[in-house]
Amino acid sequence: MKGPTITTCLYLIYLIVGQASEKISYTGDQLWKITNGNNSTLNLLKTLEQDNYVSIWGHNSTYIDALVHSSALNKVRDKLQEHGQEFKVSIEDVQKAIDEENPKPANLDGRKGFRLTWNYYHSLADIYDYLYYLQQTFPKLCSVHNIGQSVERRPIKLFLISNGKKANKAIFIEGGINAQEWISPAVITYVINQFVSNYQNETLSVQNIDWYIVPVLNPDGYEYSYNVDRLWKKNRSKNKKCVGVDLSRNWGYNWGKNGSSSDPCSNSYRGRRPFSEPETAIVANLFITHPEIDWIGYISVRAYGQYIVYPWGCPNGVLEDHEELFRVAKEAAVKMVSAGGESYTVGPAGIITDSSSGISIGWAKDAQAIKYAYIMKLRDTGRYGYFLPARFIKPTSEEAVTFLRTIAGIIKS
Ligand SMILES: *C1O[C@H](CO)[C@@H](O)[C@H](O)[C@H]1NC(C)=O
Ligand SMILES: *[C@@H]1O[C@H](CO)[C@@H](O)[C@H](O)[C@H]1NC(C)=O
Ligand SMILES: *[C@@H]1O[C@H](CO)[C@@H](O)[C@H](O)[C@H]1NC(C)=O
Ligand SMILES: *[C@@H]1O[C@H](CO)[C@@H](O)[C@H](O)[C@H]1NC(C)=O
Ligand SMILES: *[C@@H]1O[C@H](CO)[C@@H](O)[C@H](O)[C@H]1NC(C)=O
Ligand SMILES: *[C@@H]1O[C@H](CO)[C@@H](O)[C@H](O)[C@H]1NC(C)=O
Repeated sequence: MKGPTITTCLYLIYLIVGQASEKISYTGDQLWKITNGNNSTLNLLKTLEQDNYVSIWGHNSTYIDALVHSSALNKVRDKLQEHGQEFKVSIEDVQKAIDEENPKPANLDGRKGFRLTWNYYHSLADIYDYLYYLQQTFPKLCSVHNIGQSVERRPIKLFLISNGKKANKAIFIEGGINAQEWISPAVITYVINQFVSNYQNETLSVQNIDWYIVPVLNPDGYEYSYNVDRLWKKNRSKNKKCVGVDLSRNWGYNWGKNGSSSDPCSNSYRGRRPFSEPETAIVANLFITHPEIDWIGYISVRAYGQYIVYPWGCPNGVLEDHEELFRVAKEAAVKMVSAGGESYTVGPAGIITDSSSGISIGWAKDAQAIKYAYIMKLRDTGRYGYFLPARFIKPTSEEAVTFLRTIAGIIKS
């Protein structure tokens, strides 16, 4: 009798979880790091990207990381060699890296209280359950709020940590904007855990800030990446041709410029207009409808590359207070290294990474006049890229905690 029961059970689970969509496989795809490139190398890669042979994951003036599709390995190798361009293979088989990234802990299902472990990338349900667990356990210190709904009607949750003091300034933290950056929600829940369950031991400056935290701004994309396509980035918005808008390019400052795309099929598709997407509009609305909140910081937690960047940099001009933004980020970066962490590159977004078009921190700084606006791009520098193995969640999170404590420390209430 056992056999058929198990089979039926598995089938039901398949129906519920899989909803008949098969996981997308990346067998044979590779991640390459192209070094000693120049501008013509980047243009070459962009052409190869348009032809769907590669997808560019990140670059600065010293390297380009590109995912090369299995069917195009020879073609891309030839093109680079023709160009006299060096590269090395960072990931031999992308599917293998995906399979090895997130081993499920043995004791997970038996855990009491909550399931989050920070040894494992968890589902959206686990993350949301944990927020409610904290609200129940520390009701005087934190609360969970629904601030809106994604396109597929998943709630977007805001977690507020506050000791209720009137003089507190506020910092907003935005996570999970790009779905494939799993490390972002993982690190943010770690930060939440640190600030709430170790509250008594936290620095006074951390205690006297109101922390407004959205761990997963793109819940539809996260679920889709978790269950179907590991490399899904955009939201699940339906366009005529292709699904999804790149939420990290959909903000109302300097929208539509270089570094974003008007092609709905591009991974950097910026949307029809600024704030066309519910996920970004919901955040904008939170700021607009709460003018009484005394914002001092806006932090977007992203992956990857180990950067701390601020708005906005050439060619879009230099901030009057860029030296102050640099000084604070640099101080944090130095502290991270002396605590045994990795080194992060600090500078203006437009120069250090690519373009600063349509990004959240530009809008936070320009439209909301929020002093300390940063993107923290977490580990690593391209050894694993987006598939940072779960064993690195804790050390990466410690770097984020150091960064946030540093910012809190310089704010006088
Ligand atoms: C994202 O993009 C579409 C198209 O612009 C938008 O209409 C939709 O509400 C968004 N989708 C989700 C799932 O949030
Ligand atoms: C590409 O050109 C720009 C401006 O012309 C320059 O600032 C940048 O350093 C160049 N990048 C590389 C990789 O040579
Ligand atoms: C870029 O680098 C390649 C390979 O080193 C070289 O052949 C090419 O001339 C360079 N292009 C420019 C514009 O410097
Ligand atoms: C606070 O720190 C003390 C001393 O390091 C430690 O014994 C205690 O467990 C900590 N409390 C919490 C809630 O972590
Ligand atoms: C932006 O893109 C246009 C067209 O592709 C190009 O001509 C221009 O130089 C770019 N501007 C910057 C600042 O990169
Ligand atoms: C480029 O990134 C590497 C790490 O991947 C870093 O060491 C280097 O300083 C960065 N260069 C610039 C100019 O940002």
